[in-house]
Amino acid sequence: MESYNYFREISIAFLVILLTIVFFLIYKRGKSSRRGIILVGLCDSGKTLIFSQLIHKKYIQTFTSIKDNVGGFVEGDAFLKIIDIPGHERLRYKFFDEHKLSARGIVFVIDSLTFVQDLKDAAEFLYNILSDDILTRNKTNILILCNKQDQTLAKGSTAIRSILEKELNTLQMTKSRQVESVDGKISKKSSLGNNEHEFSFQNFQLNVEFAECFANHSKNGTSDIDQLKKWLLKIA
Ligand SMILES: Nc1nc2c(ncn2[C@@H]2O[C@H](COP(=O)(O)OP(=O)(O)OP(=O)(O)O)[C@@H](O)[C@H]2O)c(=O)[nH]1
Ligand SMILES: *[C@@H]1O[C@H](CO)[C@@H](O)[C@H](O)[C@H]1NC(C)=O
Ligand SMILES: *[C@@H]1O[C@H](CO)[C@@H](O)[C@H](O)[C@H]1NC(C)=O
Ligand SMILES: *[C@@H]1O[C@H](CO)[C@@H](O)[C@H](O)[C@H]1NC(C)=O
Ligand SMILES: [Mg+2]
Repeated sequence: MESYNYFREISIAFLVILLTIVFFLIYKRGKSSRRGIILVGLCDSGKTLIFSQLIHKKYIQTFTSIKDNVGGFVEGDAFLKIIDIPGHERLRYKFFDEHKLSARGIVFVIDSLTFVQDLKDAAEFLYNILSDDILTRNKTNILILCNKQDQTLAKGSTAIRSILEKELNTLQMTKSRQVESVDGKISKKSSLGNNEHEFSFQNFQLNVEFAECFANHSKNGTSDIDQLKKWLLKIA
């Protein structure tokens, strides 16, 4: 009789421990599913090379992406799930929509060398991201990463910031006018918030930061993605 009770106590203790482990794993999974960082940007801006430098810490020969790459970034006790998506205009929104629910942060990668030629396309893409409902509701952090700074003719992040600000302001005005002329009132959807004021990153509802990097090896064999890593550790 006594030994039977003893057995029962051990089974209960065992069950409690098992349940604790199961709950802990479910909790951890729930947390890690919201630790995504999405690399977005136009074709050839350098997303896949940055991904490789972050995850595999090495240079690779890249080709135009047609699918997403997912990898874990671990540093200290920080863990983030880095997601590199294709920049091709027929694929970018499909993959962005697929991953945006888990996004803790968005890194918008810019080719600082071809920035001026690609301005219209890049600003339109950025506009759609900044006005996304889910990101707005989740207060997702945004980093605008000015890549290819190893090139002497690359534009710096300060210049890129002010040019983008002007272009987004123009886009906001033309878009609100289009909506007005269709149904007579300004729709809240696809807007950068308050239309009455000029757009500025500083007064924007989401936290937008700028950084510079280069993912290619320069002549001395090093890449520089330190500002990106710093930002990742800050929001992790
Ligand atoms: N000089 C220089 N070249 C870079 C840098 N980053 C990327 N590149 C080059 O730019 C080209 C495009 O890089 P990818 O990483 O494939 O660009 P992507 O953004 O993934 O492009 P898609 O997959 O088409 O959207 C490659 O030839 C890279 O070697 C950089 O910092 N400096
Ligand atoms: C963003 O919000 C959605 C619901 O609106 C939620 O399911 C998701 O977990 C949130 N993501 C993050 C990263 O907080
Ligand atoms: C990237 O780095 C490699 C190695 O230093 C170099 O050969 C190549 O020309 C660089 N690419 C660009 C676009 O600068
Ligand atoms: C390598 O070159 C880059 C620029 O080309 C420079 O910023 C960096 O400090 C250099 N690193 C070393 C170790 O010389
Ligand atoms: Mg790619």
